Amino acid sequence: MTDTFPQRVFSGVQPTGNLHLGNYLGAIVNFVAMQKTYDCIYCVVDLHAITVPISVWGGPAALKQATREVTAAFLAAGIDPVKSIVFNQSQVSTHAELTWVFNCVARMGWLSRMTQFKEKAGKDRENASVGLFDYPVLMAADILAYRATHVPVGDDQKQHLELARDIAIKFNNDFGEWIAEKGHPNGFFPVTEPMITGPATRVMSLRDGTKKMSKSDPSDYSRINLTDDADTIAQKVRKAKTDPEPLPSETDGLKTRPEADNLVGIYAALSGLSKEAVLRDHGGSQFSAFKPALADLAVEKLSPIAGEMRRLLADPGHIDRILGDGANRAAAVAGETFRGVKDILGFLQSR
Ligand code: AQP
Repeated sequence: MTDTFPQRVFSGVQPTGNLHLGNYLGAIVNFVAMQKTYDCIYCVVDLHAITVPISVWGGPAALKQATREVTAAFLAAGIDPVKSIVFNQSQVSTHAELTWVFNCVARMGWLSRMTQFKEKAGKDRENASVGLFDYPVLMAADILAYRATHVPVGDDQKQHLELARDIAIKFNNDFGEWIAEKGHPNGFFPVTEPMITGPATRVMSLRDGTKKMSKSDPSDYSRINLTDDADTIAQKVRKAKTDPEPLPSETDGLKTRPEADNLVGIYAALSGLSKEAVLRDHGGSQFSAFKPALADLAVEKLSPIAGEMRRLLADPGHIDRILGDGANRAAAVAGETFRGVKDILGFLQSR
């Protein structure tokens, strides 16, 4: 048997509430587009959600609701759960099992360099969960359980994807002799390609153009949530931080103006135009004119998604059935990978 690594996409979103425009433009829009070309597997990563304190993920009722909400967002945005696999991570045990194996491959030094851990653990690192430190290893297991070749993510996940590549390379090298014996001449795991592309790979906070828009920002005014109604969107855009200058006519003029750059970027991504084209139309405008245009556009693009999410969430049983079916299909693929890993490592297993 030889491995050619058929092209396969995997990506995930955490069910930690407040799914926002950054998640949509940085990730979900690309998930939808990739279904045309690839076999895709999209996961609601609930095991990742519990790496932060319970006060952040909100406890069991909030986790269930957020898991269904992310699933509803996937479906409302256009992910087809028949063509693609849609499931929640905790229903497929291979994610946790493969994480253990990768814990024994990844090095402490690699994980110690992860900036997301440093940011999320903050000053109280001694009190951070081991799970938060191990988050990128679980992410590597998510991807490699499906031997995924392509992973669409926002720019903030770049370092974690590099770690997943390092783990795949080290596993292939450490066990190279036995991997070859088992008939995998190209290594057992593919070295996954990050796909940091699409309309907006890093959407910034509406309150601070130097910080990324984030689910966990304490200020709800920092982000546009996918479930916000039209009035809330308009109010958040109106209150978005800006500077007193009119918009420039060329993108060079945005370089030292992070808030203006962010709003123009969001407008461009939502309208499918380049920033240059947005500035051709709006260069010279005051924010008092540009913000209402941006709010109208955001409402036009996001309201149908919010409406469809509400419709789907009214029938949680339907969402749970989709996740259950997805989990069965995902488990079949991941289980086969893990049997291969056990075989390579020498774990005895009944046939
Ligand atoms: N601001 C962003 N701009 C573009 N893409 C973004 N993503 C997140 N924020 C932005 C992308 O969304 C996908 C799912 O993210 P996640 O659920 O794994 O959470 P995260 O990356 O940790 O970011 P969040 O949503 O802001 O959560 P918190 O507040 O917990 O950090 C990923 O592909 C991510 O790149």
